[in-house]
Amino acid sequence: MRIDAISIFPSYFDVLEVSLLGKARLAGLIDVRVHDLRDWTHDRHRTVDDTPYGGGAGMVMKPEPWGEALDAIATDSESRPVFIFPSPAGEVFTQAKARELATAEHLVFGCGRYEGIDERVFDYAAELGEVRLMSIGDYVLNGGEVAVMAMIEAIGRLIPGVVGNPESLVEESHEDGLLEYPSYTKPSLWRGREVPPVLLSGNHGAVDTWRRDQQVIRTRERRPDLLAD
Ligand code: JDH
Repeated sequence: MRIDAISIFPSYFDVLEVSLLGKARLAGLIDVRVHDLRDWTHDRHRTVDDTPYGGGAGMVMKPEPWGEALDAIATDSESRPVFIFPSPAGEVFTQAKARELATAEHLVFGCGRYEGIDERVFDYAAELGEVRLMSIGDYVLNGGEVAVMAMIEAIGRLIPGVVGNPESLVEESHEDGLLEYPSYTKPSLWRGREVPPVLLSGNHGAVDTWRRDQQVIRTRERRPDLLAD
């Protein structure tokens, strides 16, 4: 998979080198290219923002540098890319959408800042590929970079050969819509706290039942919305 990220703060993506995805990158499974949007400006101050038409607070990202950036990356692509623009007004990015996007050949992430990007950029990008506006959740960030890091990590670990332990993905793929059960490791007694004895019993049936019960209890407690249906 090829991934491009366009940002005015490209150094946000430096840690991709050392994360889980660093190995996938070395193995040639993911080709990540980070671009500074200001490389597609032409004025002395490398301007990427301007005041909003219609008035209001803050600044909006100008369309021209985005148009040149998208053209350059699409021209350099072997397929029609999927353009993902993180946005507080986007569809919610879920595990199901991460799975869908993990099958794409080429993802291009456009990281906005300020109050966001001139709307015409999304219309234009739709002439070059598929366009998705996506939100990572109902809270407000200052820009798209942190959202894109989260999406790259979620998508990247689903690409075959990326995760070290394939069994952990098999377990996840059941996607039963419940929270996970609690995990424990040695020592069996730590600071006065015991590991639940069933986990030391060697009774695998009892372990499975206990874990499923814990999933339901925690889901009811913390995420009753998941149990609605
Ligand atoms: C991309 C810029 C900052 C903040 C709201 C302001 C009307 C618009 N889950 C998520 N939360 N936030 C983002 C995200 C935030 C972004 C950008 C993603 C680009 N920002 C920003 C607040 C608003 N808006 C103007 N008012 C007139 C309300 C942009 C995100 C994701 N993914």
